[in-house]
Amino acid sequence: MSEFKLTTVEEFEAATARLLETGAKVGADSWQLRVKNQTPHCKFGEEGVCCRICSMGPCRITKKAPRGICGCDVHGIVGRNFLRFTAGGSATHSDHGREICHTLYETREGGNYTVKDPAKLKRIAQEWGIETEGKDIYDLAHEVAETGLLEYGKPFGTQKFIKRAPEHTQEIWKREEIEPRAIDREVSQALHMTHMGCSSKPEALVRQALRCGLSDGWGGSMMGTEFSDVLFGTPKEMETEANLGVMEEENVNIVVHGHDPSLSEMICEYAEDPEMIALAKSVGAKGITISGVCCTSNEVAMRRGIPMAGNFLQQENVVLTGACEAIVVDVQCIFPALGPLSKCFHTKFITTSPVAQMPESDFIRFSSESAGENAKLIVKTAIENFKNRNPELVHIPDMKQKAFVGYSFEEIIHKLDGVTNSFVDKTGTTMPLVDCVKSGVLRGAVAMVGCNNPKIRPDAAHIELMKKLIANDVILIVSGCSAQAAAKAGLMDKRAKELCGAGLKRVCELADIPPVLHMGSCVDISRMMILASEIAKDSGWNISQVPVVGCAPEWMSEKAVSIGNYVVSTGIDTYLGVEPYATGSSEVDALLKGGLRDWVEAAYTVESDIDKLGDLMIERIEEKRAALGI
Ligand code: MSK
Repeated sequence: MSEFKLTTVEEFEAATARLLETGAKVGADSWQLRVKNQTPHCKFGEEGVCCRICSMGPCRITKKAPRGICGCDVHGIVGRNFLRFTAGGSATHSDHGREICHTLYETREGGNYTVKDPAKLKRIAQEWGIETEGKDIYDLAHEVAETGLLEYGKPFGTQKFIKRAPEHTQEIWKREEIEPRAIDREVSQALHMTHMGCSSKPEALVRQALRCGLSDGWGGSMMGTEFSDVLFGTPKEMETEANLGVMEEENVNIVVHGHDPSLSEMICEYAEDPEMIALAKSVGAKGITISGVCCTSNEVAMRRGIPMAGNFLQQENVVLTGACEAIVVDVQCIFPALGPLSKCFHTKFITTSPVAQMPESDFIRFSSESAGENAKLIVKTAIENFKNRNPELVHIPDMKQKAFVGYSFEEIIHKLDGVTNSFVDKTGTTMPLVDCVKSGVLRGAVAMVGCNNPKIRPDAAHIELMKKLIANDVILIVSGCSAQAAAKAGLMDKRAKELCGAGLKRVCELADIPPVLHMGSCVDISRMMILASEIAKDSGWNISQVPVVGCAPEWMSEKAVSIGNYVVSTGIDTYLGVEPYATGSSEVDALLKGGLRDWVEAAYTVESDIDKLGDLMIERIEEKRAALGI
C-alpha cells in the first residue's frame, strides 16, 4: 500500500494553473479571470441595502438617503432581501424534491425506475399512516409519492416529517410560529411578504425566512433524500476516488454535474451496458469512465462508488483536461460558462432539464417517462465524440485520493451500533456515539457543508478547518462540495485517522471509519437533521445542548442560506466564512447573529478568518460540554 499523504491546496492550485495554460492556448475564459473583472463588488449589493422590488427605484440606502421612495428603511430592505434569498434556495431544493416524488410515481416493475429499498418505502408509508398490508410495492410507491406531492400544496396542517424532530424542537417551532406548512405556501408567502407595500419589519421577515428554510430542510429536501434512497438504494459504506485524476485518458469520459440523481443513475446504468462498451471500443477507446462534479457526483458516489472529479469551482477544470467527451448536467450550480468553454474543446455540453437551459449547449430533454432512451442517446453522443479529441490539448492532472463514502444515517448507526437501523423501527441507537461524547473520547461533531466561493481560497477553508477539528477529537459529518474537498485532500481515506487526536483515532479504528463522514449531497443535510434529532432523543438532551455545530465556510448559493436557516432553527449554531448580504442593517445582523437564540436556541456566527472560525467552533463545543457537565 502506498504511503498516505494528504494532497495540499497548493497542489490543487498547481494543477489548476497547468490547466489554465491549456485554456489560454485555446482562448478560453475562466472564473479566475471573471472574478478579476467583477472585483471590487458592489458595496450596496454586498450589504443588502439595494431595493429593486418595485419600479420607483432602484433605491439604495446611504447616509444621505436613509429611506427608499416608499419610506422603507434599511432594516426593511435588508430583511426583505434576506427573505427573498432564502425563498430562492428553499424553492430550488424543494423543487428538486418534487422531481424525485414524480420519479417515484413513475416506478414500475421492470420499468426505467424501480424501488430499490422497499423496506424504507414501507417505513415511510407507516410513518405517514398509509396502509401497507397486502399492497403491491408499486401501488404503495405511487400512493406515497402522491402523498409527498400533496405536501407541496396542502391547504391545512404542517409538514409530515416535522414529527421526526424531538418534542422540544417541535414545541419551539409551534411557539415561534415557524412550523412549516405547505412547502409552496412558505415560498409563496415569502414573495408576498416582500412585495412592495407588505412587510418591512425585520423580525417578521427573518421569522418567515426561518419558516421557509424549515419547509426545505424538513420538507422538500427530506423528501428528496428519502425518496432517492427508496429509488436508488440507501447509501452504505463504499470505496471510491476523488480529484481530476479519476478521469482516464484512454477512455470515453462522461462527467455528470448538477443535483438530481434521476438522470445520473440512468447514465451510469447505460455506461455499463455491453452494447455501449462495445461501441466505445469501436471508436478506439478502452472503455467508458463516468465521474462527477457537485452534488450529482455525491449522489452517484454514495450509492455506486462513482468517482468524484471535483467540486463546484473545478467544473471548468474537467473541460480544460481536453479529455472530457461530454459534461452532462441536470439542475443547479452549473456555470453557463461551460457553453462557450466547451466550444474551445471537443466537449459536448449537454443540458437536459427545462429548469436549466443554457446557450451553446446541446439540449437532450430528459424525462422520467423516457429516461432509458434519453440516457442511451447521451452516452452514445459522448462515445461518438471521442474521435474529435485533440490529443495535443489532453492533460489530466495525475492527482487523486482514495475515499470511503456512503454514510447515510442508517449506515452511521450500522457502523457504530453494529445493527442495520431505522429510527422508525428503533433497531439501533445513537448511544455509542453519545457515550463517546459523554466520556470525552469525542469532544463533539461539526456538520460541515456548502460550496466553494472565490471570496475564500477554494477548498482551503474546508480542508484546514477539518484538519484542525479532527486533531481536536471533533468528528466531521459533511455533504455537498465540502465533502468533495475532503475527499480530494484524502480526509475520507481511513488512514486519515493518523491526523486525529487520540480519542477520534480510537473511534475510527473501532468503528472502521474515516474521521470525515460523507453524508451525501446538499439535500442530504436532511440526514444530518435526523441524526441530530435521534442523538437528542437517545441522550435526553435538547438538540441545542448537543455538542454539535454547523459550518459552511465557503458557501455561495441561495440554497446555502435556506439550509443555514433550517439548521439554526433546528437548534444548531451555524458558523459561516462568508457574510450573507445582511450587514447593511444593524437590526437584521443582530437578529441573525444573536437575537435568534431567544427564538430557536441557536444563531449564526460569521468569521472570515478561517483559523479563528475553527477556534470559535471548538470553543462553542466546549461551552456546550461544560453546560452539560461532561
Ligand atoms: S453543489 S449548492 S456548490 S455545495 Fe450542491 Fe456544491 Fe453548494 Fe452547489
